[in-house]
Amino acid sequence: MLLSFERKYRVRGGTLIGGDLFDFWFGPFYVGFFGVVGTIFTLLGTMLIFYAASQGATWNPWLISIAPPDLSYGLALAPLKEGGFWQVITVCAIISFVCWAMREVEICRKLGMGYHVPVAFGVAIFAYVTLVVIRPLMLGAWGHGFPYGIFSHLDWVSNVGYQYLHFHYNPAHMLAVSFFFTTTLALALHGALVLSAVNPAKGEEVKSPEHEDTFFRDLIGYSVGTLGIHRVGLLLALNAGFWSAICIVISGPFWTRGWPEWWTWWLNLPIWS
Ligand code: UQ2
Repeated sequence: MLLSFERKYRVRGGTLIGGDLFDFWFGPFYVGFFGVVGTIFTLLGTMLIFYAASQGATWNPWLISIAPPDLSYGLALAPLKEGGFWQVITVCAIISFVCWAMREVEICRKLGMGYHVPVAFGVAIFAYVTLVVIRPLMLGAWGHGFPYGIFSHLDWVSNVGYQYLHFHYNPAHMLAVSFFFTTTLALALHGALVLSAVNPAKGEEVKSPEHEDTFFRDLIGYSVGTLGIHRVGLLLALNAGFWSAICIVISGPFWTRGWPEWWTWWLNLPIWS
């Protein structure tokens, strides 16, 4: 259902490609050039996943896996059943993700809003592209991408981790993990604070943002503010995705030994002698 006031915000224009041609809505959904292209590649990619799965050994959803080509194929195109499906599905996925982000940009432009949402989604796309394109390119083989399967991608993460002996010694991984945990802390604080303010005891009035500020000033002597907490949350979440991409892209292209060994620079500092 369309709320009556929403009609006012269904404005024409703001398109990047296609002018007025695709500037329409399908039910509640804005379409646009990127909606058309994105839909085509999403359907194509999804059909390819099901077809590739049908050529595999099982229909057990946990065990279905569509693997990248063998390392021996290097950066070449592989036969469909030898990793070619993975390659085509990866291309469909990236086009679909980027179209989704660009559709967000067009909607932002229509509404005269900032681009924070597409930028945030862009960091998630960057992390995925780092795994399946940038790092495999730097290592010289598509076979370094991860397999598309529920258990198989977990096995991949475990195997690649052990290849560097102890991935938790990777300094960028440490940053990524810390940002993920801090993101959950910030969201838990924020969600809890907002709910506590809008859920007063029976018969009492809903409390204002001033109460939220006062709670944290009383508790820790500081409040980042209602806008500030969203800036903190976005910063933490973007950093979680960004350092995840960095921690895997430096593993192999820039550091091939175990991550624990990386810390010898610290042990070798002249201040210890
Ligand atoms: C806050 C505020 C909010 C909030 C939260 C805080 C009124 C509704 C959660 C408190 C947040 C602080 C002090 C910063 C936390 C920082 C990290 C890195 C976790 O002050 O303003 O708005 O939701």
